[in-house]
Amino acid sequence: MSQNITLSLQDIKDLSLSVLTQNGYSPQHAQAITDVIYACQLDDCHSHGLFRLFMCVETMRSGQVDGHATPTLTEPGPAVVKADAHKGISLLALNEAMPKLIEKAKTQGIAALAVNNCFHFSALWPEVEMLSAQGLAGIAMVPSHAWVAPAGGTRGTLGTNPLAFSWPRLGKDPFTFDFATSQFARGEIELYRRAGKQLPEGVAIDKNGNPTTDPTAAMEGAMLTFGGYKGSALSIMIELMAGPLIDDLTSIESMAAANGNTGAPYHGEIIIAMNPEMLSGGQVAVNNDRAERLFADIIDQGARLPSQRRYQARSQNLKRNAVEIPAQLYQDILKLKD
Ligand code: NDP
Ligand code: PYC
Repeated sequence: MSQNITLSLQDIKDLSLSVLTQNGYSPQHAQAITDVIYACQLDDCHSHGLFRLFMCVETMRSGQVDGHATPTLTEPGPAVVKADAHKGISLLALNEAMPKLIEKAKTQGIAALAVNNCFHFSALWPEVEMLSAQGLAGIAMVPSHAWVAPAGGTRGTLGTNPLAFSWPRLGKDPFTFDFATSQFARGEIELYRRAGKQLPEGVAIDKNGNPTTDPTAAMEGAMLTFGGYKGSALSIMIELMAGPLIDDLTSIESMAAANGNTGAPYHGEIIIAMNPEMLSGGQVAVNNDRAERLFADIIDQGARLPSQRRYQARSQNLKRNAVEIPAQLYQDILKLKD
């Protein structure tokens, strides 16, 4: 069997939709999930592309997620919208709340969306880019499960806790970053394990607290935060802002709620939207130029902006109307339909 196979862009959507609907997700949930899986696979974001179908199916087969949940929205204040996912995957609730968040940020200058009671498996960049596509800056945060040791610690307390930010650029793709506050996303470690590769040093410790480069030992032990105590502090902030601030679970609580089940973590999410038009006093164009000078200085010295690789992958994959994924991954995904 060759190492990689080629899938057309339509194949990605068809495969995802059929796996999800055959595993108990309603057409609405399957579509919301597929949109994000497709976006990630198109941009060669492998850890949260088609690979995440395993997590979606596992969460369903263990009886945790409601594949037919209908989200409900409330507006507790002029700048706040809350979406209750009612134990569904987060994405349908997010899609339904997004127009309200955008409207509130446009009229109030800044607004927040709290998604509650959701199972969450996905990358955050597609969510903050829904905001930058509307001329807004956005930040998104979620906890996960307590797999990550705080700086100086020896056991999992924090989640992999991704942080995503997107900044709209006039006439250009937005400036976006999206990364776990652990050295590696857990999905990335799982991909190393599937590929039989060793991790770099500094990513994890084993269950006895010793440094390890073995992905299985890392997943049984504890992952490490990026940037030592600085990443650790950011991760704690995410626990607080996407947990107690919005009346939802921390990573410790989410792991306890899973009761030994694997699959997507159950918790909340916070998304903050900011309106440059209002915050800059109507000076968007001049301030866009100032932001562009900052980006230009970064690129000028040979550094790259986050998302540059993603945009290049997208452009190449759109041109050839296809992506490549490991043949074994494809075979294993097909088995999810059995
Ligand atoms: P990475 O460590 O690969 O970092 C990704 C970000 O850093 C991207 O924005 C990437 O841009 C940028 N980047 C990478 N290398 C460079 C560089 N040399 N110069 C400038 N920018 C760079 O990602 P993670 O493994 O930490 O996270 C991957 C995904 O996992 C994220 O999408 C995250 O949301 C998701 N995740 C989801 C969780 C959940 O609970 N739902 C939990 C944890 C992670 P580019 O894409 O262009 O390379
Ligand atoms: O990759 O860390 C991760 C992750 C956790 C939940 C979904 N993805």
